[in-house]
Amino acid sequence: MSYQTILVEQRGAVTLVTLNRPQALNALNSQVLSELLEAMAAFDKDPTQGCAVITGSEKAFAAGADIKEMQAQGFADMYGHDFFAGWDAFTRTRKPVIAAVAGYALGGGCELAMMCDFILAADSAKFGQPEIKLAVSPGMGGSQRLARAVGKAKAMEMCLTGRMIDAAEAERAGLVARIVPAAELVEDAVETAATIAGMAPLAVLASKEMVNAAFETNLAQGVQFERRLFHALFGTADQKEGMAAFVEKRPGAWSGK
Ligand code: CO8
Repeated sequence: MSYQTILVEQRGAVTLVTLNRPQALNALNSQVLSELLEAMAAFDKDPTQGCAVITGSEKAFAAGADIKEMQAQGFADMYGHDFFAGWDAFTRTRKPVIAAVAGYALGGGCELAMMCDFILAADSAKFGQPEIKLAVSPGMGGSQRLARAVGKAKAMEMCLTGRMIDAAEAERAGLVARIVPAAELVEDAVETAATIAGMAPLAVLASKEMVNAAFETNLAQGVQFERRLFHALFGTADQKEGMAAFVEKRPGAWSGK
């Protein structure tokens, strides 16, 4: 498959997607959305692939939704076409997706990073929701996901002032899983993704689903959902293999069944 705004490469069981609109600091336009959705659907369907990494350039993960594409749109265009609702499909990717962020992750860029399952940040990363400065607001889930990730006070301050936070502040606030030296970001992310891709596939899907349930349910429902999925994993061949491999002191060989 050939794309114009992204590069897609398979490294073993890891799909590495690089946003590639350097002239616009990887601003997310409709073409990036449709290409990314196509790449993620192909990744999700491919039994040889276990985890994806989405990254940008050294300067920008993505500097937001494409302001030039939105500039002339009116309410009827935006509401009538439910502009950017397509991004919801991205979050339905069943296999894990890691955001590897260097440089700017602003507006829609920060929102895309937060749609991934976790963020690895280069020490150069900067996160922000600066839409208020354009007289608009987050529109790809940023107000909701940021508030859940960093709490009301910081999310509110960031959305109301447009202030950017650096990698250290983002890590302290719980927005990113880990900070990595910029030069090692992509390799580290691919290695982390390979670790995940090396786990039993059904346990990976179930683990992602249950952590996500924490944001959609109350505690009792979430705990119940986790327990049922945990029980279900005892119906898999890989559970037998995983526990036998532990007892026999050897690595597990997964069938994905
Ligand atoms: N959209 C379009 N083009 C952009 C964007 C963008 N978001 N960001 C940068 N560019 C372009 C610039 O216009 C410039 O192009 P040109 O060379 O043709 O003038 C090129 O990229 C390089 O940018 P700069 O010269 O500005 O680079 P600097 O290093 O001076 O500055 C910044 C880097 C600080 C990142 C600066 O580019 C900037 O502030 N960018 C905009 C950040 C922003 O406001 N992002 C939020 C956008 S709105 C948004 O994301 C809404 C999401 C929800 C939408 C959902 C709708 C339903």
